[in-house]
Amino acid sequence: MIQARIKKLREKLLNHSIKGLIVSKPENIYYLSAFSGEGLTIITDEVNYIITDFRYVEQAKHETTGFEIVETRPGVSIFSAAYELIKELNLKNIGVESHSLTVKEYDELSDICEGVNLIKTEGLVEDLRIIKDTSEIAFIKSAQQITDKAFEHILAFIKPGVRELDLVAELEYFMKKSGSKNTAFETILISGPKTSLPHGVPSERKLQRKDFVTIDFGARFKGYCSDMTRTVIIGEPSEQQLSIYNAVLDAQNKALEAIKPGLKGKDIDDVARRHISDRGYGNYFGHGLGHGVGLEIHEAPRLSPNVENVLLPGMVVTVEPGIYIKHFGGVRIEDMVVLTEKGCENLTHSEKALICL
Ligand SMILES: [Mn+2]
Repeated sequence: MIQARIKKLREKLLNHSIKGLIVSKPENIYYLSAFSGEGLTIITDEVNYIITDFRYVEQAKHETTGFEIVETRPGVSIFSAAYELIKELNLKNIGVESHSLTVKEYDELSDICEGVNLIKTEGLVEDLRIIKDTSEIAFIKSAQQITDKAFEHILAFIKPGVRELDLVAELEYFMKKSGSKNTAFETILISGPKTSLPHGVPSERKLQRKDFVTIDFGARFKGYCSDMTRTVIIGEPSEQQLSIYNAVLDAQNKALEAIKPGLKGKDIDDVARRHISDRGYGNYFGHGLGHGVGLEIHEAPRLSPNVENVLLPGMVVTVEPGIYIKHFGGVRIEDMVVLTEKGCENLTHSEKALICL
């Protein structure tokens, strides 16, 4: 798999007349090498290097194949070590990831790299990452399996009087025990009127009867994220709560039915958005419908108004419409799917009919 990724990157570099690429973004380094420590990767048309320091040398040797590991000497910056290598390889130009380096890092690298033309690139590796290969899809599925299990687990703890933060602790503990490395992102678990905040922060608030409880969370497996949202209710829903919930659920189902290769990000967004507008909640769905998921929790492609990206088999995206009404509350339902030749495979298996606890 890694060899195929590097081969594709080399073709891209060749097309851009770039002799090599300094990869500095951790997710891209991991994608191209399986190295999970700190350092830089340099890919040229013939050789692959990892530059790292004493702390990670053994790890780099253990995690990678087909890479030469270069250890920086104490007191020598990693950019100086990179320059020594570039000189040795006699590269006249080399690409840098402009979206990953800070301004300070770029200035430092330019000062060091005398006589070498640094070419600012953007998204070369991300363009490869947008289509997941079979091993990546397997890891994302494993992450989602943990997430589904954790949702089932947490339901038993959701009751009046319990604090949001205690539920977060229980949820995350369970995911870690189930094989998740940390979490894919900071868990959102909010209740009552706070559910009108799409990315509200869990607090000491105690759950009450009639509360919506929105849980947006994910696991991480072999570096890959999962992302799921469910909204449940404590007790019986009011008419308005039910109306909002059903509008979101129906919008999501319509989008899931529509999604297939060849359509654009904006097309799928429009399916859900139109449905929510038709139900009278058009002003309360203020974010995009979904986003890609992989080594990063938010990556390309986006499902959003104005997004012209065409969907292709192997892309993994979320479908997460929501309705948020200030002082009242909100509902979001989020599944993660992988695009297939004809449609999509839903990787999320948790219940979506309104759960009343
Ligand atoms: Mn999401």
